[in-house]
Amino acid sequence: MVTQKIMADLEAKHPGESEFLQAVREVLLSVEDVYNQHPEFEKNKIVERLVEPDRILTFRVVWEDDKGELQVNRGYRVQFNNAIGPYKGGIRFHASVNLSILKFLGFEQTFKNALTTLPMGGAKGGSDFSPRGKSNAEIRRFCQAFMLELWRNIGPDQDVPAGDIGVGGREVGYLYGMYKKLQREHTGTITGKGLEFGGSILRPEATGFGALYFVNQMLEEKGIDIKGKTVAISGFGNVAWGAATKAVQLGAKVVTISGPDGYVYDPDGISGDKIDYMLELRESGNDIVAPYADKYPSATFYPGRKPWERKVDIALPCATQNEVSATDAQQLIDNKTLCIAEVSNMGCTEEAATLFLQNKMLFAPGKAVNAGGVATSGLEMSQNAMHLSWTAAEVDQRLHHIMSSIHGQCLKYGKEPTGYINYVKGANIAGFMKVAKAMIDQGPI
Ligand code: 2IT
Repeated sequence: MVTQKIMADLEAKHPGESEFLQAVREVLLSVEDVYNQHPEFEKNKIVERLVEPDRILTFRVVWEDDKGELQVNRGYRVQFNNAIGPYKGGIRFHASVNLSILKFLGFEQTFKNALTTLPMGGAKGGSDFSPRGKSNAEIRRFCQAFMLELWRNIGPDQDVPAGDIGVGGREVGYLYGMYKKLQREHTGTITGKGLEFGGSILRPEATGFGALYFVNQMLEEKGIDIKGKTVAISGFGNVAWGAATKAVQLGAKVVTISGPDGYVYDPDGISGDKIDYMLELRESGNDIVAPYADKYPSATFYPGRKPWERKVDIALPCATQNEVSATDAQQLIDNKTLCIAEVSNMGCTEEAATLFLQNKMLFAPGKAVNAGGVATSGLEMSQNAMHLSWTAAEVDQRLHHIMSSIHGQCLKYGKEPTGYINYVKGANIAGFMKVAKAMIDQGPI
C-alpha cells in the first residue's frame, strides 16, 4: 500500500471531507507496515474497500415546532462495515453534523467495535438538528419524525443505533418508542434504552467508566498510581459525567469541566453533588457551563478558553472531535502532563496527536479509550437477545474485562523496541487486522 496514493485519490474524490480524510489517514499510516507484510491485504483491495462505506442513507426529516411552523432537517445513517457483526454505532444530533463527520465516526466505529471483542460492525448516523434551546415536545416530534424514515433500515441483526452527542436517554426513549410502534416488535433495536424496557444498567456511565479503567491501566503499566492525581476534563455531557464519577471513585481529583462557552476551574475538586449538578446543567438545554461557577464559589469560569491551559496530571478530552489543537498539545507537553487520553472520538487534531507521539507522551486514541460505551451497548444487545438482564456488578465486570483486553491488544501491536507504547498504532493495527481478516474470509463483497 502506498498511503500517499490512496489518500490523494480519496482527497480528489471527497474534497472537503476533512474529518473523514483525517481519520482515514491516521489509520492508514498506522497500518502501513503490517499491510505491506501481508500481500493478501493488497490482493483483496482491503483498504480500497474499507474506505468506502457499505451504504449511506440520507433522508428528509420534517417536524413541527412549538409555533406550529414546519421545520426541515437532514437525517443520515452511514452503514460503514458489517464484516464482523451487525452495524452498530450512535446517532448524533448537532448543528455541525454533515457527511464528513458521520463518515469519520462510522470509520472509527468499525475499528473500535472490532477492539471490543464483541461481534459488531461499524455505523453512525444523525442529523443537523440542533437540540439547543428546543422544548421537550420539539425534541419528541423530531425524534419521531427521524425514526419514521430510519426504521426500515435497522433491526437487531441488521443495524443497532445508540446515542451520541445530543442523543441521550430521553431521545433514545422517543426513538425506540416510535421504532417499536412501526415495527410491532420489541427487539431492543437501539441501545442506551431505559432500564425498564431493556436497557443495560451501566450504559449511561459506561463510556466514562471504561475510559478510566483504560487510563488506570496505562498508568499502572508505567508504575504510576492514579490516586491523588489531578484531572482536566472537557465537556459536561454524559461522557464527561461518567469519567468524572469514576475518576473520583479511583481517588483522583477532577478540576475542570467545559462547554462551548468556556471552562470552569474548581481547585477544590468536582465531586459528589457537583458531579450531579453537571446533569442539571445539561438538562437545562442551554449548552453552557458558566452557571457552575455561580453555584459553586470555589470555581472560576474562563469564557472562551479551554481547560488544556491548566497544569494537571491527566487530560481527558470528553467533548467532541478536534478539541485539542497543536497549541493545546504543546501546552500539555510543556506542563509535563502524565497522560492524555481521548475520550471523545478523535479528540485531538492530527497535529496534536503527532506532537504527543513525537514527544513519547503517554497518549491513547478514542477508539481504544472510549470503547467501553459501545461495548456496554453490545452487552445490552446480548441481554435483549437472551431476554434477561444482568446486574450492575456483572456488567461492570465484563466492562473491566473488555477494557483490559483492549489495553492488551494495544500493547501487543503498539509496543516499540524502545519500550514506548504507541497506543495509536496498537489500537489501529489490532482493529484493522480483525476486520481485514473477516473481509478476506467472506470473499470480495
Ligand atoms: O462513539 C461511540 O462509540 C458511541 N457513540 C456509542 C455507540 C454505541 O453503539 O453505543
